[in-house]
Amino acid sequence: MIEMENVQQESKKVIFSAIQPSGTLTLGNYLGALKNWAALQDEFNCIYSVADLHAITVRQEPAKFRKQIIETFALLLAIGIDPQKSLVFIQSQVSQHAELAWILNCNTQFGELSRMTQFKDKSARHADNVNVGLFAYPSLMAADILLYQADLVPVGADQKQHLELSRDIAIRMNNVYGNCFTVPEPYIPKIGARVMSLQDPSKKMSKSDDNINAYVAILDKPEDIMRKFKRAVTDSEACVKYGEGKDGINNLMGIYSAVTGKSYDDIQAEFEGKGYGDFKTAVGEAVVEQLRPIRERFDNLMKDKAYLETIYHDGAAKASYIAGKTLNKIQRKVGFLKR
Ligand code: ATP
Ligand code: LTN
Repeated sequence: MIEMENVQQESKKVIFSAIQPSGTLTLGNYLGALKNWAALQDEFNCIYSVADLHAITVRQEPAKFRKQIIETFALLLAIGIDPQKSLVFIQSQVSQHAELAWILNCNTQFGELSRMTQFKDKSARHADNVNVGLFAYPSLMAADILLYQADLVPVGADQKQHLELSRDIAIRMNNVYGNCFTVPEPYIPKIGARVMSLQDPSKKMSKSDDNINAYVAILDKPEDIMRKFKRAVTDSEACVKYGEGKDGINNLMGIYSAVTGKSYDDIQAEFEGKGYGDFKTAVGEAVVEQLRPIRERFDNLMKDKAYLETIYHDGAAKASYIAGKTLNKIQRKVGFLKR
């Protein structure tokens, strides 16, 4: 058990990241983000959150949403996030996030939020529900990061604009009120892969794809994973080699490399003279073996709700202690009375 004071005093750099519990997490989420989260735990003071406040910016069905939140939390533990090493919690259980977000909203310009490409995309896709939360999403994300005085934030390309805005807000608050926040930097991990759709390798693998054969879910059964890889779109060359115009094979090589640690040259040598059938089977099997222990741990965790509850309550208490310190400081700086 990490002591509260130790959480604060560690000299390691602070990493903060979060993931929305908005559906089935995919192999793309795993290889592109979550696998790195687990790998960073020894070198950094890591803080990870299930961003359920962010998820309600699009309509969620309450019973299903509750299940997704707990499943996403269990999945973080199943992929190897260790609550003894890292702080892991559910965002809505730490009220300071919403409180700081309000103060940040009052220090963020309408024009800045209007320029966010994710807002433009999502408001076009959910035209019947362009709510204020969807608009203010980036200032809540800034609150997440700034509450923990994070030094580094691992994010994919899609979140870089939001992180830029978090930095702008931090710098602005530091200038107006003096020494409020650490200005966070993006963290580009050493390992990491951009996983493309198995059906259309020109676009990224996404859990919101209508075609379930386009993505592999982290919790997919082995037979489903094998089927999806066997059906993966390739080309007519029948040569396992990285190259232009070979998006499908490039993607499968990227996945195989990320999962096995083999270089592209090794992979090419391994499949010299073999057909795509053999290669797809090998990629499928490697993915199955990588995901198998995760699914087993996940199943065990989901059977032990009491354990999960202890971990997220404990995480929320520790997060709230750290976040509370920052929030109190900012409330004083803004001029609010001491509670
Ligand atoms: P959606 O399909 O609804 O757009 P998503 O699958 O892209 O969602 P996010 O919740 O936006 O998932 O992303 C969570 C994290 O996973 C981000 O850091 C993102 O960069 C990463 N990620 C998502 N998809 C991929 C992918 N195909 N390859 C690599 N990283 C990915
Ligand atoms: N918006 C992010 C999830 C997220 C996040 C954060 C990421 C919420 N708060 C703070 C990094 C830091 C997403 O949808 N991927």
